[in-house]
Amino acid sequence: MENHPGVNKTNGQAQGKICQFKLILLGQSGVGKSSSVLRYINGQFHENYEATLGYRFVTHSVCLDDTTVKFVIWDTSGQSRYFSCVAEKTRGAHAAIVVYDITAGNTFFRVREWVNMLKSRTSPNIVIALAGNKSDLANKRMVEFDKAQAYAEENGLLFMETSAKTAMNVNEIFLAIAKKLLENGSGGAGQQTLEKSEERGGCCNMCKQQ
Ligand SMILES: Nc1nc2c(ncn2[C@@H]2O[C@H](COP(=O)(O)OP(=O)(O)OP(=O)(O)O)[C@@H](O)[C@H]2O)c(=O)[nH]1
Ligand SMILES: [Mg+2]
Repeated sequence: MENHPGVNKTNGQAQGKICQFKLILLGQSGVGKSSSVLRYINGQFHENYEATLGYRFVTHSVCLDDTTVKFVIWDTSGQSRYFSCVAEKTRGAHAAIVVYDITAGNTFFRVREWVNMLKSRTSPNIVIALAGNKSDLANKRMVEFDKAQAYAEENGLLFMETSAKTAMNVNEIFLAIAKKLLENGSGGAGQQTLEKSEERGGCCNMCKQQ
């Protein structure tokens, strides 16, 4: 793990105040959502990662000074057949990472759809980050950094190019979200509880927790 001043990863043990946040990853299939979560949680990368069916969630905590930020991370499928189910899962999200692949222009084009959906379905205070993943493949770049950055600025999004493969900016984007959530004064001990249907693992038959 890279070192950040005042930041420690934790195995979930409380340190001072605990804030729990629901964070959802959205984006087209194959952009690297699950790979980014695997990199963040386990520090691993798989060249051939299986497509996510529906969604899955994991928890991970990070300590910022005396506050433990506990993320409940929802990793969703980018396949269009799950769109309505995934849209339903944005309910109650405090934060989101909308991921595109810098080597595939269509994945950036779809970002607007996800961002608009988040803005229409979630609290106006939601923290949204835009991640241009696969930055290790810059020689195949189809989406210019400046274009994505301009879109992010216009829409009030955090923005970073990331690589789940090399780990570039993966910890950093989660950390930036945690800091923004705390700056906004969102969250509090035990504030977010999983909804009962979510704990059971599905909102419909298609969308089972893996
Ligand atoms: N070179 C490179 N490959 C990546 C990176 N991130 C993911 N991949 C590869 O891209 C493929 C798709 O990654 P996933 O993490 O499964 O993509 P996803 O967004 O979760 O896809 P769905 O679950 O279908 O929505 C896998 O073969 C990964 O190895 C990256 O940063 N760089
Ligand atoms: Mg996936």
